[in-house]
Amino acid sequence: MKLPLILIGLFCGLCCGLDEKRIRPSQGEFFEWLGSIFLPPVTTTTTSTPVLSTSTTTTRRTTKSTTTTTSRPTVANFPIERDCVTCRCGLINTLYKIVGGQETRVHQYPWMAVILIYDRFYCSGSLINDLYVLTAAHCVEGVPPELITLRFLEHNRSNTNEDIVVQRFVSRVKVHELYNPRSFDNDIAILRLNQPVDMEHQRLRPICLPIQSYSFDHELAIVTGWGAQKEGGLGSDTLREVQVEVLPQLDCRNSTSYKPGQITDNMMCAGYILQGGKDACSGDSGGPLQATFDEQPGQYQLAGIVSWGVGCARPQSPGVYTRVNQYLRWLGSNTPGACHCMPYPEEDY
Ligand code: 4AZ
Repeated sequence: MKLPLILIGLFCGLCCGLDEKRIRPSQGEFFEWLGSIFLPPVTTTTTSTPVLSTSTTTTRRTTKSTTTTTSRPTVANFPIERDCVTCRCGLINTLYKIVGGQETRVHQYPWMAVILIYDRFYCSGSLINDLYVLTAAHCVEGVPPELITLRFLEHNRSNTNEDIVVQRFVSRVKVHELYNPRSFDNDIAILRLNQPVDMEHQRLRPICLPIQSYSFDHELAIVTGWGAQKEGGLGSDTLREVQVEVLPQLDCRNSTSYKPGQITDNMMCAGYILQGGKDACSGDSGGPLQATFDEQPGQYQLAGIVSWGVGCARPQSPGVYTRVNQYLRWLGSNTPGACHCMPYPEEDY
């Protein structure tokens, strides 16, 4: 868990470039049909080539853009030349003062994103830099980006007068090429914002990407979401959190109600096998399972993404999460043009 490992993990993840292949699952046709009825036509052609050069305090990232035409009036083009501020990821806000958990403090987890589809709450996501949100593939598979709205700094979803809420639209949905909707293997997707968020002047902050190859076995991690507080229940108005223990892979494969083959290397389980009682539930999908660095409270890395499970908080059936550090290279090659925050202060690199 030390600095060189983090740096290797981050930079392996951020530096490679692969071609993308987009799979369009059948659910997409339904959403596209709805979109064709309710939304004006959208034509978008964008080519972005990020070029990075560094100065002492800021990082200038130049993005060459070709034609971008869109008839959605609220979708703005972000500036072609951007100055990246120096910032740290994963810090919770401590200034202000699920199943089996508790309500969080307001804006405690400043990377939490509410994902609305057709203005209806659907899933959660995590801000990972100033331009991309990470969520579960099963939340957005086949959904046209024009139908998705993201809201940050939301706490109580039923308060319509939270003027601090930051809203963005989505210009691109990237579902993992190998996502399997039957097994939930590779249940991960990236949403590109129509405009970057301001990480200098707002309380928003991205969560850190996880350390490469780290297992998280036996770590206590926190899952956050607006999902149901009991199996079969309704979603919560306010953001809630619950602490769960990450289970060693062999324990999840051999000592739970799941068959060994169901828990792939791209998944991790968290919860309490014998007693149950604490878990993510319906509506928490896509949200973060966050773990501290070196068990120091206050700074978090994205260990997992809420993916699936049998019921909620049942004994023998822990929550199953996408293992995010299996995707660091994929994340690097599919998040061009973003400004990143780092886990440690600049002078430590
Ligand atoms: C869901 O439907 C869901 N207990 C999320 C997590 C779990 C079950 C269901 C895990 O969003």
